[in-house]
Amino acid sequence: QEKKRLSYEQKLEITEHSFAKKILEIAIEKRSNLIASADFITTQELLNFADIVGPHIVALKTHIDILNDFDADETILPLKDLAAKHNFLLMEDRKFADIGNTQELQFSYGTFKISNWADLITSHVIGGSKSLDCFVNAGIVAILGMSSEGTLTDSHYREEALKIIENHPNIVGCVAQNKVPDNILLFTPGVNLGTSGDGKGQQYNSPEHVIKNYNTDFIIVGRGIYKADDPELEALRYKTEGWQAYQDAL
Ligand code: 5IU
Repeated sequence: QEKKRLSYEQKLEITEHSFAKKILEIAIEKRSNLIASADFITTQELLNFADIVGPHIVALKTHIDILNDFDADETILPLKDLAAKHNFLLMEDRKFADIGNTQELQFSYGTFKISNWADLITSHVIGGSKSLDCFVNAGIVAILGMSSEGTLTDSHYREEALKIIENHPNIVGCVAQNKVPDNILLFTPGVNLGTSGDGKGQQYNSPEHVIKNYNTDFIIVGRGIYKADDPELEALRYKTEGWQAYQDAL
């Protein structure tokens, strides 16, 4: 018989990072493993969306640099209020990919000052382990494998990346399209119930597929929810399917 996956309660006991514990606690409380990707270009749309789907998600994933009207007071303050109101984490999908010193600057300075507000940040590990030392007040979700067609994150790359990921104290989990060791939380994007791709290289699977086949802890859904006619209803659908698949896999 195949080994069953660990429950969120069991993962809570073995994870060390405070933000890993935090997202697991939210998952247990809300009975949700859904992260909504909010890829909007205006603050108004971002905030409306966060308020609508907030009750159903464990984290809101942003690309803060695509906003046309970013403003620390108008964008970040209300976003933080909504995160507190609905109890979800803020995950900035920055995909850092530089030397430590540059990443340190990109993390805390410039327009977005990510370290002031993000709970989780995504980063490549291509710069080596020491390049990740700078991410101190957030949890790193490291990129092990990408969902897009033709990605260079092949099995050799992933094998070497995993060695870094398993040994770095700032790491909460990783983004991948395959199973990873139990003590690393697994975040999987490329999830959509309506289509298998976007014509631009993105490849989609269902929540059930990734949760049952990769033991994904958190599904990341973008257009499947924010492009829907009724984003709240659709968020509920992904949340329900994701939680059902998780329970079936226990
Ligand atoms: N994203 C991926 N695949 C990856 C990584 C990040 O899709 O391998 I790393 C991001 C890109 C986008 C979101 O912000 O996740 C997926 O959005 P859609 O569900 O709209 O494709």
